[in-house]
Amino acid sequence: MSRPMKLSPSQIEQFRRRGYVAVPGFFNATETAALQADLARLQRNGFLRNVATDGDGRTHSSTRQNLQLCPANFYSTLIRALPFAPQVIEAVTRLIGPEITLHLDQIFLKPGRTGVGTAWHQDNAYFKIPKPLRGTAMWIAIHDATAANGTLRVIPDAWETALPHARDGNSDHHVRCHPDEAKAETVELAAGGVIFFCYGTPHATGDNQTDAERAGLAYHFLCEDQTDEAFYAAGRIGNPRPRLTGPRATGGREEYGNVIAGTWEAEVARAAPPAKR
Ligand SMILES: O=C(O)CCC(=O)C(=O)O
Repeated sequence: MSRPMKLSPSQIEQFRRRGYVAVPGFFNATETAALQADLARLQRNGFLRNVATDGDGRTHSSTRQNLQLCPANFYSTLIRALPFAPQVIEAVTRLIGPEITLHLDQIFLKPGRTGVGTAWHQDNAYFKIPKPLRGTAMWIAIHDATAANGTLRVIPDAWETALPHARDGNSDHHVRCHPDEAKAETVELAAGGVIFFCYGTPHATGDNQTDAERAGLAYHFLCEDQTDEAFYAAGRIGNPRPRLTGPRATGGREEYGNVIAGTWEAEVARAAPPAKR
């Protein structure tokens, strides 16, 4: 089921030059159905939290929702297994390798009509790695992501310049910047497609103006050469940062106490609804 996903030389070249690349169909129909079913389970259990605020960065909104779960892998063995899937390791290694580490995972869900976007920002405003092209987000469209439901927008060719950021009053913890939106590209993706964008690329999502919910599952990866002991030590508090490749990688055993590598296919088979198996 899990086939190696080879990014083409021109896709890799686009990522390195423009700071992002969209890859439609990265996950197949069964994998996508498994992710959708597991997200529905997380929602049923009330694990996602509304981070939208009413302009002051503190008062949670009762009318607008930006639902987030970060990190999500403690609540989902499927989400924990995904970064160890062969096609993910292959693609991320080609973009930012040679050795890669998982930095973070999180879900952003925008309910129909009331769902609001995440404001413009560069991930490196949070992460502050020395070379922003050597860290990448992998944003997975869990549902079809369209302009109408607030899919991801990016500013191409902008990753080299660090923009000033300040707290976003419409979120209880996010920061935001103000890039030239005239240069923005709107990336529409069918469910199962992904967009890789480096830590320097300004990006945002929009409000969901449709009746159906839309979610993105975002992982962040970086090249081992952008890490140090302090980075791994910070991860020990609540968010382990598994080495995915390289001489110190253990398939997750060292960080999670259990070998996670090799479990993706079984996790998908377990989580996918019967019709998709
Ligand atoms: O999906 C969203 O609303 C925001 C995603 C994002 O900012 C990220 O993955 O870094």
